[in-house]
Amino acid sequence: MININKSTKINIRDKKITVIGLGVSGKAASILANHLGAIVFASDLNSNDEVNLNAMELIHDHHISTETGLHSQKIYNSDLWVLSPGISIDSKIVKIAYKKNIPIVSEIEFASWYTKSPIIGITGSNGKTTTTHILHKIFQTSEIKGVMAGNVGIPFSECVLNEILKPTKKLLYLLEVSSFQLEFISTLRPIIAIFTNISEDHLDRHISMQRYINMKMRLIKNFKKTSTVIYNEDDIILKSSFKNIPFRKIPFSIKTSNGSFSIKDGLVYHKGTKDILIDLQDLNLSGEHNLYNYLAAATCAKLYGLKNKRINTALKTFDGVPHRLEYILTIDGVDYINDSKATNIISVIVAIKTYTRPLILILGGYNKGADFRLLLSHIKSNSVKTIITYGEAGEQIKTAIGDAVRSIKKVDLNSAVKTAHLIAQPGDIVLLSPGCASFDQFSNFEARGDFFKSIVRGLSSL
Ligand code: UMA
Ligand code: ADP
Repeated sequence: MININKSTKINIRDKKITVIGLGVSGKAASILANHLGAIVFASDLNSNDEVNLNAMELIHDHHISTETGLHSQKIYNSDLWVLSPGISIDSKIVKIAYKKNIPIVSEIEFASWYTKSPIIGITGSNGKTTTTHILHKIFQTSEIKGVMAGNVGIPFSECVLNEILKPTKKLLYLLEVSSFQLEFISTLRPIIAIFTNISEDHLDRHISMQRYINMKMRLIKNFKKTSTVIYNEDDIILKSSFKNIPFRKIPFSIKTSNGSFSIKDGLVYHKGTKDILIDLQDLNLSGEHNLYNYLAAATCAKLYGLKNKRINTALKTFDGVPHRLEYILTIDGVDYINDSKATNIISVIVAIKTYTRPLILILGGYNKGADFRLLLSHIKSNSVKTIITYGEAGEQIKTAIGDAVRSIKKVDLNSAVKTAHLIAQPGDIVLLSPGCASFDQFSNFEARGDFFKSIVRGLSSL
């Protein structure tokens, strides 16, 4: 068996490694382990098109053994398991592997063994991807090459293999980390950990809010005295979680001036100086929530020693990430906005708060355990005029909304968008901010957002 508690480069040559899951992380981890000389076996319970294509690629291009459509007993003949994030600590196969004393690590932990480049870890319930992209924009200088990895959609194993094949001292990993990926870390240690915020999410997997928070806190479990936490001080859970930690901590806030930057009269000032980082009017993304993302990234860049001018240029030219309050087009005076990545309640609330024009809000999909009654006060105090629900959670959401606002239930996203188009008046906004995961009708949130965009573009040509 392999000792997963060593923080040095672990030699896996000729070791038997089982990779569970053949999505993007499993595929990348298999290729990395194979490159490092391990005897890899990759297994996926399902046999959908993506899984089968990945399995074919592993077999044909890398001579890696795979199985799809089941987990056979072969998965337990192993010195180490590398787990994809989608597989929970509570799953049956994991419990059996534990009983057999097979060491288990998450894909990001595994990849981290084979790089010495510094890692900035970005976690939180919302804003991780946006903050990671802002950091990526900032950290492109002659001395530093920022590389995005992890939950942002690019497996860490893929990036680390690229580094092994083409080493460079300039690398700085901007690793977006989900709670799923933290379930099986042992030695992973970012030099800086950014916590954007914490609100209810993924309770279908983590069961309780406390378990979810504890999981997020694992990002700093291996911290040294020299490591730094950057956290949102306006978030009460984060504020109390970091009250007594023995590490350096730097807050960011739009309310206080305790952090590296403070906001006054629409200008962002560097702490204790008259130096202006940026005029808020020069930022392209709207919504208070995005201000937090900008501040989190700027605080990190400043700590890393970057000049205000570099940060300013990057912030000014950042245009956002698709599927996050993404403007698509205007048809007959109605704006259509794609916020498919809004998969929890808080992200829907920030979306509602971003707009002052009348909103037709589309909600629905697979509910991860959220209570949609939490939307009620925000629906009433903002400009939501109609809610259209759809998908597996459609009925449940409609019931939660009650008569707070006009609501219509549809079976799928296609009919929801067409209904929105029929009832929208010039000046309205049609907003897909579903508050649910996409898995009931789509393979992921990108597929859902792309589908929404294609229907909307189709409407414009009618
Ligand atoms: N599977 C098994 N056995 C099981 C359960 C699942 O074999 O018992 C298989 C499934 O059939 C599937 C594979 O495992 O084929 C699942 O892999 P995965 O869900 O881990 O998906 P990947 O394609 O590897 O993508 C993962 C992340 N997915 C999840 O966390 C669910 C991606 O985050 C991430 O971008 C990617 O790794 C690269 O690091 C997505 C996500 O939705 C975007 N994340 C959540 C979020 O942002 O809220 C946490
Ligand atoms: P994550 O990677 O954490 O899911 P994203 O940047 O992809 O975060 O954004 C996901 C959703 O949350 C989008 O709907 C977006 O508009 C919203 N959002 C982005 N930043 C924040 C924030 N700081 N607070 C609350 N919601 C946010």
